[in-house]
Amino acid sequence: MSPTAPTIVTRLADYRVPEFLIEKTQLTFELHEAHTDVSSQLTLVRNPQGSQAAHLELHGEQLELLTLAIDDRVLTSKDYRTTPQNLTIYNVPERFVLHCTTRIYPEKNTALEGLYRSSGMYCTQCEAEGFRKITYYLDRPDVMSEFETVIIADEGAFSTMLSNGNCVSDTVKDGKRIVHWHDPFKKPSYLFALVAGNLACLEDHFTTQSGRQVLLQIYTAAKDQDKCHFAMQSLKKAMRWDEQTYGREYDLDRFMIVAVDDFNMGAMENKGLNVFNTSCVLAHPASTTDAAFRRVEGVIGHEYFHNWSGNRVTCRDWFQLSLKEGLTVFRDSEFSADMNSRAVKRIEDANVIRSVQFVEDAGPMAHPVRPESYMEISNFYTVTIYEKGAEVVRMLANILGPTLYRQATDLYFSRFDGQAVTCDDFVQCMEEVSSKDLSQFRLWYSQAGTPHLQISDSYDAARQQYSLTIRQYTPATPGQTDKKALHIPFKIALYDNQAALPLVINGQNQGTETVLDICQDEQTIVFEQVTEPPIPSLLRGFSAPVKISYDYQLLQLQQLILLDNDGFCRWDAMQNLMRMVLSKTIDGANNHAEQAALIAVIKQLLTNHAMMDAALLACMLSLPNSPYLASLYEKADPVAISQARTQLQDQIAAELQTELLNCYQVLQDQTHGLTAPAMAARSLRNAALAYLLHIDEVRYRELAQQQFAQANNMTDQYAALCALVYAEHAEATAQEALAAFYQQWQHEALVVNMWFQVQATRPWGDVLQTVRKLLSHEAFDARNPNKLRAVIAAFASRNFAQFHDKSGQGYQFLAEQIADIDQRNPQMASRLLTPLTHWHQFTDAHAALMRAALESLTQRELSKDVYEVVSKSLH
Ligand code: 0A1
Ligand code: ZN
Repeated sequence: MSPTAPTIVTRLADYRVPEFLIEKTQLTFELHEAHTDVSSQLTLVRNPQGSQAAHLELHGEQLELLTLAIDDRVLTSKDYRTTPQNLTIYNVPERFVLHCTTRIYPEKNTALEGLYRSSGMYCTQCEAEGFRKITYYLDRPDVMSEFETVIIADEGAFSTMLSNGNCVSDTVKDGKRIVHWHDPFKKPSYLFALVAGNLACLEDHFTTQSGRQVLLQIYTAAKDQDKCHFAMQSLKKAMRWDEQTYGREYDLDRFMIVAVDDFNMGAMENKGLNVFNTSCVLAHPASTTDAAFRRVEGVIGHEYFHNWSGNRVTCRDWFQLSLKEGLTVFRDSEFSADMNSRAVKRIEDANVIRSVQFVEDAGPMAHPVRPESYMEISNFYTVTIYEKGAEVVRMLANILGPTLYRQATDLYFSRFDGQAVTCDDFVQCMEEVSSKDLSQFRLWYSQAGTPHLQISDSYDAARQQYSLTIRQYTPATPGQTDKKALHIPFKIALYDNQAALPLVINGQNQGTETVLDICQDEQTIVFEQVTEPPIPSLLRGFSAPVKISYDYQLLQLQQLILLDNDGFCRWDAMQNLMRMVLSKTIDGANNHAEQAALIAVIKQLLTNHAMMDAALLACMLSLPNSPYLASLYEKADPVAISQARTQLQDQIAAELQTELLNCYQVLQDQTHGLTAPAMAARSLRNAALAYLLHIDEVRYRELAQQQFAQANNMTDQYAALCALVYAEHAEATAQEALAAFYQQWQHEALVVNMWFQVQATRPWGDVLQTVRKLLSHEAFDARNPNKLRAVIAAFASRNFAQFHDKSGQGYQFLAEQIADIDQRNPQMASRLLTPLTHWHQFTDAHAALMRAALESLTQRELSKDVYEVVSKSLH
């Protein structure tokens, strides 16, 4: 599509119920080497709630129409019309069977949407609007149908031929294998899936709470079968967790997962047949880091939980995407918190919200959790829909408390089972069960932007009162200038220099922690019986996705870092202290006092590291990330930010090398196996190692080299490799290690991706040249999304210093790559574009170069996906 062509905007306000419903969908796929023929039989009935339109309009894109008939009547060109997006059949009856055959070309499908081939295997991706690339259909989530699928291929061509639901028959006739599937649950087309390939299968069983046996299967390439055990265990844990936490039981007799190499996202929750990016399912201690293990567990949980939050109860339209995604991310996040360290999971989630979602919410692509319009729905699988949406559900869960929240979700799942509903329906259940008025709370769904809370306090010694005044303000976002006050659940505690104080408000004792309902533009809360000025511990547990500013003194932060019993607040206090040091460095101001306070408190923590959760301490040792720091400025200088971070890392390393080394050595014998304490010890030890490599000394290079060579797990091996590659003084050693790593792992695609990634994220030297070289490396494949992420996204999104090089070459490079990728895979191209859309955050010189790169794209033929992002971000 050309950039000047009119692009159609879809609006929530224009939602209309479908004119027809599809009771039954019968599909037959004949798989041939060069093409696939899809025959469909759709049992259509007029929707009594529709507007009685005479014609039937179906979605369909890139289809070759071979035959078309209504009941027994073959249609001729007078009976219908096709456009690149639709098939319209004139004057259809009230109830009929539509027979249609289309031809498609999965081998040529590089967009990875619809039916495509990945490493020889056929697979589908239909969410959001990919089914229309398979056959003509009412490809919208509020049309739910019962699906039967027949797959036909040459006998012996594929060992595995799968679709949703139960296998009805598997026969051979006239040299063809014919496999017939039936899914008894009605579903929208976006949950359809088909897989055909030569795959091995790991099997297990799960007995549900009501005593039914479910067959669990994970299909992968044969060489990857030994990497499926962790995913299988995670699946069983997720199934149990959902029964215990939400009372949700699995409903089919069989649950299948298939791993594919080429996939635009992490995974997809197709009914009974989840399709996973290999990166989110394969795991083995030798080749997978601890972080990747946790991701596998989280994504397995996420897709499994969709069986209820998304599949049994689905979305009425794509504006309601967060209904399923926000709820499911909240569910997977709680699952991960229950399986691992709750504090660390909360910190990780808060960090994503603050450094990615807040940036999106402050930029040209800002949109509410329930957007009002889009050009291309694929562009709306965002951190706002997913992660902010999850925070909104979390706030509801906290407002209701565990018992009422569970009652509300029970009501939601039973009332809407088998239906396609809205975010409002969900909130309505919360409201009904709790009798709370959530009308103001609903603004979280419709209002974009991040609320800022300006917090000030005063202490009245005579009255023994401590007052907190909270002002809230949400900056304007595109198309929304008039922001209203939100209902913000604000969790707080007060500390003296020993412990949390009892809280008394209006004569009522609240324990040592309370949630304030902040609902007005300005509110003052008075705490009584406070005998000395306290230290406020604010937004505990990151109780709302908001920015806060409160003028902490250094001593207060040190106390919170050491004392606070809320892991998030401890980490946040440390981030605050680090931010104070960094901001002053960036502004060229004297920061001796801040530096001294920071070094002293880190020293204390490291010296007493055995007293606390090592994983939490590891999180606390990492500096605020660059995008977050940039977001604190009106116009950020990315070069100054990167330099300030490196300088502070150098300084921490230099001043605390004894403590860091000691920590590294002491933890050595606690790092065996995949247990939580071993993973925690590894994370702290590797954080220490990364600091030590900031010191230009042979002994630290040797330490990393030794760890690299002797590691018996990928976490340690990769951490040592990163430490070497990132250290400017270790180039020769790093090159050796990189060569050895490639030599060792060249046959493991996911590990090769890590090898690409560490090189693309090196913070020093001419990385752009390295990146260009990687693009022509034998292991690089520009059609594989994981490779694009490992090289291009790693460089543009995770190498702040280099991407923002003042020459602007990083920006131009990204634009060139996007133009090229857009020809093959618009969804990937559009996602890779995100860093350039943040131009508004940076100094004029950087912003101009970033805009110039975006503008260069407007000269090209762009997909709808990329066009939407480019045009909105230049606006
Ligand atoms: N529903 C999936 C995410 C997903 C969305 C779109 C896709 O293709 C464009 C693929 C997957 C999830 O939330 O896991
Ligand atoms: Zn999801």
